[in-house]
Amino acid sequence: MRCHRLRKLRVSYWKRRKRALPMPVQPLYAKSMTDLYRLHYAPDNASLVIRLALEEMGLPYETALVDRRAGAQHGAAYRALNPGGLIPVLETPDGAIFETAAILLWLGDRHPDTGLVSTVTSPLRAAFLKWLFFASNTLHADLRMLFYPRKYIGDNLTQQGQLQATLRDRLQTHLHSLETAAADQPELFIAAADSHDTNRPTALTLYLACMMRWMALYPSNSDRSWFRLADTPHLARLLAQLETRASTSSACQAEGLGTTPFTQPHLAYPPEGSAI
Ligand SMILES: N[C@@H](CCC(=O)N[C@@H](CS)C(=O)NCC(=O)O)C(=O)O
Repeated sequence: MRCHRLRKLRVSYWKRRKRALPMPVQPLYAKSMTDLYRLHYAPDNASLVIRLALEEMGLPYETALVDRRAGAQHGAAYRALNPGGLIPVLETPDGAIFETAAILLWLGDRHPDTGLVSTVTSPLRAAFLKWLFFASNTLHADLRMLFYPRKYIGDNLTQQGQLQATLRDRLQTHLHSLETAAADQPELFIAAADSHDTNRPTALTLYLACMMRWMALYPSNSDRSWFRLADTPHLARLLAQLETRASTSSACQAEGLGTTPFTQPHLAYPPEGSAI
């Protein structure tokens, strides 16, 4: 009942904002209005990272499906939010944000008590930022080329295969670097901010877990034997811990990812939309 009421309020907030109607004076729940977000998502896309973060942080949000089958990410309405036509976008009271790492960083800075990112004054901040940027502009960027080789090297299948072989080597090296970081500085991956919950994942863990899930599953028609979770035991432990969290269950239920989305993933069976 409470949830239903909350959802109605969220929807009415965004409708009112669009139509420039006056906001209700008294919110019905403890969070301030500035905490309301809208996530543009497709199941098992990079938006999953943000959904996991929002769930983990306990922030109210609503979702808007980007219909990938219809190519909605290329339409004018979506490109007005993200000119690159990539998923995700998070609409916030400060405007629409795209780029997964930018959204994570913004959310973490905006809600510093959640432990999602190392705070500006933390001695961990420098290391945290370097690995978050590495995750975004090296690991994720390489992964995109592995998944969409045609976009980067054209239609020639031999060249696509060569590119993918190089990328598989690179990805293995990147995973090895991250495994070493997780062994040396586990506090970059598990936030120690709350003594009642010693397993709180940071943004790095959420981002990495999703990318490792995709390595295990995609591209579905190509060699994926190069990726073995057992090769990176510290990362594997983080992924297994993540699967025990209520936030992960909620996100996975919403996107049809099952109960072992990271350690034994299967393709998405979403209640709405499609992964690709
Ligand atoms: N650098 C972007 C990459 C996002 C990305 O690759 N999104 C994929 C889905 S996982 C996408 O939108 N693909 C649609 C396309 O390439 O047309 C980010 O971090 O947000």
